[in-house]
Amino acid sequence: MVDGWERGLVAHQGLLAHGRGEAFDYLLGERTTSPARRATRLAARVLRAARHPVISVNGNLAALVPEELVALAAAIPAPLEINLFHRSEARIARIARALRSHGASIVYGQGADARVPGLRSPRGRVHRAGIGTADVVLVGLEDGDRTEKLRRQGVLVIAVDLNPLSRTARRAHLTIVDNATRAYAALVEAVRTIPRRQAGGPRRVLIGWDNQASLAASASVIRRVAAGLV
Ligand code: PTJ
Repeated sequence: MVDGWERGLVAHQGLLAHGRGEAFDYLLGERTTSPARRATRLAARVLRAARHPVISVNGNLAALVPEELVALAAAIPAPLEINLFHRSEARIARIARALRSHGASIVYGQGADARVPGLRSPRGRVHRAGIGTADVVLVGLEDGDRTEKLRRQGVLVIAVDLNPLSRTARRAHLTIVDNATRAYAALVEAVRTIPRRQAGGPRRVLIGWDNQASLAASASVIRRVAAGLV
């Protein structure tokens, strides 16, 4: 993360956000839990069933998991879209260069030409060909607002967030409570095991999924770790 910050990929605030995440990772035992594994397997199926899935990238993800993002984009397949909260065109250009140096082909972000209705923050600026017309968006390290607004637009949101209590975690349709450094690699593996696009569309894949119950299961892992029982 410090390297990513020095290279101008990560916002100052991104370092603080990372610290918030690490605190939860300690409480999860710094490992992928069973609820996270189940959510990852389902997320892979949803992404494969989507008509137009998009992988959203911010500074932290570009610093932590660039190779995994590019591999995931190829495996689904799906475009990458750089969408920053602390938006600057210069940082978007640096992140795009970093992703392309890892082999990314479609990277949206520069010259956004659409808006997420009702979202006034810089994250509201999106690409028509990317998040603007997506049916499924995979987000990591979010602030919550965009997840809510995308949902309202009928977009299905998959979130990666170490904090099961965060607004993003609670508002997403499907939340993977795991460290991005483990979750994206696991998603790549899971997507590769699904031979072709799933019939029936992403919503059908999610029938029966109780995201709140999954979050509660992650919170209960935290309680057990905190109580020193595991
Ligand atoms: O690059 P930008 O400009 O888009 O900046 C984005 C940041 C990360 C600064 C911004 O989105 C932010 O401040 O996020 P928050 O509100 O701190 O939310 C980040 C969430 O991600 C928190 O719930 C953290 O617990 C969680 N988190 C932090 N590090 C990780 C993580 N989740 C998974 N893996 C991590 N490594």
